[in-house]
Amino acid sequence: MSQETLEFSPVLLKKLRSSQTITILTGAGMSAESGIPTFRGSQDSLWENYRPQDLATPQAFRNNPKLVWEWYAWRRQKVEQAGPNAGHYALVELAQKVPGLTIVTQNVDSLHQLAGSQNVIELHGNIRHYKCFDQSHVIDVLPETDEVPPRCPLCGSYIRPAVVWFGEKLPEANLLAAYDASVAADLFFVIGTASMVEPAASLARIALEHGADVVFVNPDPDAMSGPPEFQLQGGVTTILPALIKAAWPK
Ligand code: BV8
Repeated sequence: MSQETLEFSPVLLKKLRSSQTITILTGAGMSAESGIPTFRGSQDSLWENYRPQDLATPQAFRNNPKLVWEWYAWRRQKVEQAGPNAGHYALVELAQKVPGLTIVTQNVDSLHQLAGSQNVIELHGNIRHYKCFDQSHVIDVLPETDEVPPRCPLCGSYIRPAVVWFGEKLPEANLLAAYDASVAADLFFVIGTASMVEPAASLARIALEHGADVVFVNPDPDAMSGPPEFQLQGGVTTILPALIKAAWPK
């Protein structure tokens, strides 16, 4: 489907142009076209025997720190090979039209920031950053060692990725900022997420309850709800650039 043939509802385009505050929740689907596997899509053959939900937990790390460390090393390599896609850049362009734009991301890959987005709230941490398991000491440079995982130079506990695992609290300040941005939104986008992980999945309902319209971008119709004109079925690199172009024709 070429971008030119995409039709958007005049109601949506008017709402987009008139909104002062736009909040955008993104998930793994935002980075899928950058080559980063999604959580519930098919994982690379190396890891097809494992479910992410079974590896992204403190218990999995306690049980098998080497396995979890290597899973993250594999994912980090994918992230470092990836670059922002046309969907990420479309959101940078949208922020130039709507200064009151906030991105709340579940992603841990920094691709919004690398594309140039300024106001990004990371709910689930960042795979490029490290901390130690016992004391959460920030580890800026990994120690030179053959031990896998390496150990914290301050307390000797294993080093882990600085991401939020299932069963762990989200960073409080970031979560509060995400709630505030959802309450304040005139328009709330849910982009590239199956909306299955809490508390991120509840942000759209909070926005709706405070008067926002909610727009979905997803190739999977089952991941979307609400008025059909706000359910944009397709991938981020097809939908988002076309939506910006339709709302603000050059
Ligand atoms: C917590 C970081 C409490 C790690 C991740 C109710 C309230 C509170 C908690 C819970 C609750 N119910 C259940 C819980 C527990 C749990 C939870 O939600 N479990 C789920 C499985 C039911 N939540 C937690 O544990 C959270 N912690 O609440 O703590 C607490 C309080 C006090 C004390 C202690 C604890 C922590 C959750 C964070 C987990 N960490 N990531 C890592 O990355 O390794 S979550 C992980 O899932 C990723 O961040 C991912 O982004 C996120 C959500 O998944 P999606 O982004 O939606 O990705 P998915 O693959 O599922 O879907 C991709 C979508 O993209 C699809 O819809 C697809 O169609 C679409 N798509 C594909 N291609 C494209 C596309 N869209 C557009 N364009 C494309 N091209």
